Amino acid sequence: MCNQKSIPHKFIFLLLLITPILAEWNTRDYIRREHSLTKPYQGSGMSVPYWDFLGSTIVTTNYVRLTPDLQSKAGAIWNTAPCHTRNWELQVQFKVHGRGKDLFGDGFAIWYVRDRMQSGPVFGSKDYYQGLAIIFDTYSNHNGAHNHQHPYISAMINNGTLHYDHDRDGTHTQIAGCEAKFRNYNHDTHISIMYKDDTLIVSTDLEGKNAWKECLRVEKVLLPTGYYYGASATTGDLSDNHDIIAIKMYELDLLETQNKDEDRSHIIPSAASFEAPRERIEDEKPSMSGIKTFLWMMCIAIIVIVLVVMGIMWYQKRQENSRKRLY
Ligand SMILES: *[C@@H]1O[C@H](CO)[C@@H](O)[C@H](O)[C@H]1NC(C)=O
Ligand SMILES: [Ca+2]
Repeated sequence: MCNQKSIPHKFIFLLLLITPILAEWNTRDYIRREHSLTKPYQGSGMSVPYWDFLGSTIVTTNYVRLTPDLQSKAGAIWNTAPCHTRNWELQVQFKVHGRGKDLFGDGFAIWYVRDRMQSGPVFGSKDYYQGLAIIFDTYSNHNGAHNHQHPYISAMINNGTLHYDHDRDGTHTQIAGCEAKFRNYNHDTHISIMYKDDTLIVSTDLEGKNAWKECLRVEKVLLPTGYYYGASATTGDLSDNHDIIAIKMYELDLLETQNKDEDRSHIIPSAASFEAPRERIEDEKPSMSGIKTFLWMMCIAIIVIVLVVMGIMWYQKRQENSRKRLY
C-alpha cells in the first residue's frame, strides 16, 4: 500500500527535475515579444507597444486593419525595434476579406527592411527598398497571359536598386512564389516566413487544418541583421479589408556551422537565384510548345543514338583491323 502511493510522488518529483531541462531545450521556440503583436494590442492608452502605425491603419480589440474595404487607402504597421537575430521565424495571422467576388485588390506585403515608416507605391510601402518583401498580390495587373493565377504570394529581395513593376505583378524581380487562395475564409489564415541558414522558407496554413504547406524555398539568400519588420497594404480602384490579427517572431538557434560573433549588420541583401530572366524571355516570345519540345528531344535522341552506333561500329572495325594485324 505504502509503496504504491509513493510511486506517483516519485514520478512528480522526477518531472519537476526534468521540466527545467526541457524548457532549456525548447529555446528553438523562443518568442521575442519586442517583435511580436498579439492580443490585447493596446498597452496603456492608445499606443501599441513596439509598433507604429501609418495611413489608414486602425486598431480594434480583435484586429489591426491596414486598409478597409474602400478605394484608394494605404496603411502600414512597423516594428519599433530592429531585429538582431540571425535565424528567425515570423508567423503572421492575417485576414483578407471584402465584398468583391471577382474584383478585389490590391493586396498586402510583409517586410523585413532597412527603412521603416516610409509610405510608397509597393503595397503601401516604398519602392527601391533594401531587404525582403513577401507580397500577397490579390489583383493581376498583367493583361497578357501569366504563368500563374492570382491571388499569388511571392518573395522579393532588393538591394535598393530594383523597381517593383506592378504592370508585371513583380514577376521579373521575384525570387520565387506560389499561388495561394487566401481571401474570404471564416477560419484563421497564417503564413510562416522562416529565415535560417541563409535559406528563406515561406509556408502557409490557409485551409484551417493547422498544418504548414510549403509555398517557396530559396537558398543562398543574404539578409543583414538590424532591419525592421512591418506590414503594409493598399487598395486602389479595387479594395479589400487587409487585417493583421497577430505577429509572432521566434528566435531560432544558431547552427553549429554559424559563428555567433560574426557581424552580419553590413550585409547587402541579395539572392543567388532569380526567377526573373526566365520569365522575362517567356513574356517577350512564347516558349516552345509541348509538341515542339518533344520533336526537338526526339531529334537530339536520334542524333545521340546514331553517334553511339557509329562509334561502336568504328570501334569494332578497329578491333577487327588490329586482330588482322596480329595474325
Ligand atoms: C543590386 O542588385 C542588382 C540586381 O540583382 C545587381 O545587378 C547589383 O550589382 C546589386 N548592387 C549591389 C551594390 O549589390
Ligand atoms: Ca498586382
